[in-house]
Amino acid sequence: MPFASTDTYYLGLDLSTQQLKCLAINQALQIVHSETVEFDKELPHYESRKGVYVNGDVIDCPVLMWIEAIDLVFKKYVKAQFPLSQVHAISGSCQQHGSVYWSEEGEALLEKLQDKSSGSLIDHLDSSAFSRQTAPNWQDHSTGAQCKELESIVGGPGKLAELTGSRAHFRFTGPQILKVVETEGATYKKTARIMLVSNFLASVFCGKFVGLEEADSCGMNLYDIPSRKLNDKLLQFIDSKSDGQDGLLQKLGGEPMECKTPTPVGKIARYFADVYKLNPECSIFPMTGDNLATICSLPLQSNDVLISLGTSTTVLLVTDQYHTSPNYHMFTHPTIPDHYMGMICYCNGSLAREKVRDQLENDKSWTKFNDAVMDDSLDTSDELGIYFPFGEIVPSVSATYKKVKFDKSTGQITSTVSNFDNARHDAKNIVESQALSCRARISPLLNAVSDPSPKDKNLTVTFDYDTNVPLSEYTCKRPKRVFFVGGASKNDAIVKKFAQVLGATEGNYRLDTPNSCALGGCFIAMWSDAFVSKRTNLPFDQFLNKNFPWDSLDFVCQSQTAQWENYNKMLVPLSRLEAMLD
Ligand code: ADP
Ligand code: XUL
Repeated sequence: MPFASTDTYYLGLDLSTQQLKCLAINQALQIVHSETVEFDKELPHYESRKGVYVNGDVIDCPVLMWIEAIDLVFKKYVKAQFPLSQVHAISGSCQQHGSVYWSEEGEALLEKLQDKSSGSLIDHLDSSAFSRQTAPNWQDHSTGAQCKELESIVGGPGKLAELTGSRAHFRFTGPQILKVVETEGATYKKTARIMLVSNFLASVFCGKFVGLEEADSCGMNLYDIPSRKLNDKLLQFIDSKSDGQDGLLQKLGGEPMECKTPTPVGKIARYFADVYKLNPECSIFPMTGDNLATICSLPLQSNDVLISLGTSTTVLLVTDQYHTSPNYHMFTHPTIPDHYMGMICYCNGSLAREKVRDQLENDKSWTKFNDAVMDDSLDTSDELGIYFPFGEIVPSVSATYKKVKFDKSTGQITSTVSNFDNARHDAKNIVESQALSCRARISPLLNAVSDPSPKDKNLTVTFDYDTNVPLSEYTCKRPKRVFFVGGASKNDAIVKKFAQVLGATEGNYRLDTPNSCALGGCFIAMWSDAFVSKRTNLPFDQFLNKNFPWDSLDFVCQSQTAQWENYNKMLVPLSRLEAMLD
């Protein structure tokens, strides 16, 4: 593609597990260029497999590999004759939870990138810049003991979730840092600075230490979201385990940067201007975590929901409600002040549906499955099924199948059955129960669209840690818009059934996007630059809604109120059925 000399460009990096991508958009928010560096293939001397080193439960990534990848991706831009001098701003998306450990010498080596430069990044930032050569990866499973310690210090998983947005997880940065303190004391002592992958990448671009970005910091189990500061008790606990001089607060570079108004963390370091002819005035805006960047790749506003129907199902939503649960995650929103991102991950998604599909036909086609899902004459109205071939996170139960019949007027379960009439019932029931479970979990995070109905006040439901809540709290909540992505979003029947159950008030959309993380980075860079230079005074969500290339989205359907109301009646039996699981 020819690049116009009058265009301005914005770059979004995506430093993920297996690759570094760099996407460019122009001022019309069109994607104009993309380059990718695949770690295993293009940097084989690191001997990574799928971007990581696996040693039993320990999974981590070589930091220098990322540094080399940054050079490689820009070399590809130069080779494509992309006018890097016309890039006004850069932001990005990074794998969450990873931690980079800088040595005492690291800061001075990094700052050399601000001097007149040549050579490659690795000449400046070699192994001596880091006290630990690898960063723990989000797939690491080795911090069980540390998770228990952090939860018990604040009073259990529910309390840690209330404080930090999540209960303790193996991959979260707090348990990972605590493990380094406990098992690699000498390394920790030699560490001058600990960064998340997001502020590490921003620091390399700026040639100076950049502080933590707030939204990504919610993936640490250390950031107290209600009081908007790192939690003293948790930091002191970790400090009590180390015999070093500096406390963890100091090693983290102080409190995370909030997103009240967009603020550049610096200008591009001279190294990039000298070697790749980037404009020395190019601004670097805070990079964030990949899931957080994903919600910025779409015009999501409060009460909008993104459902990724991939191998597993992930729900991301934008909300002004801080409502926590040990079964899901809350993060602050990276660009909308006083808003949050909720993230709900289910294990049983596509693979569970595939098992039902395979009972209906053996050629891996979805035709019969879809016919059943959309067959209104197939009466499943007093049936409900749980189809968990894998252990589930929400609700937190072991692998199980359970099929029941219920009384439609009271919602009481009347019998457990070993099978419904035939597998067509299972096809309809699995999609309904998956969608219903999403609905039950997102409701507390949504704003009410009507007054709670008096007729639903006397019935109560229990979902996870929200116990005995009046049904009326669930039947007045509907999302504004739902956006579907991922492999199974191609399937009209599945998407339309989800749309019926969730009842979005302003429609359901689908998109096919291989670039969402990097694109979110581009949009953050573009809006931040426009805001700082006073070319817009619109908040991020309004800016994106106004300028978004809506033709890149496929409008699937409106949700029908009557159909949605029908599913109100199924929340009670779902709650009762879940109570029967172990
Ligand atoms: P991942 O989450 O691993 O990145 P994808 O987003 O590509 O993967 O989703 C893969 C899943 O999508 C598969 O497990 C498959 O069951 C499902 N899928 C793909 N096409 C269809 C379809 N037409 N109907 C239903 N499911 C589909
Ligand atoms: C989120 C998580 C993953 C990584 C992938 O909690 O661990 O989505 O961010 O890079």
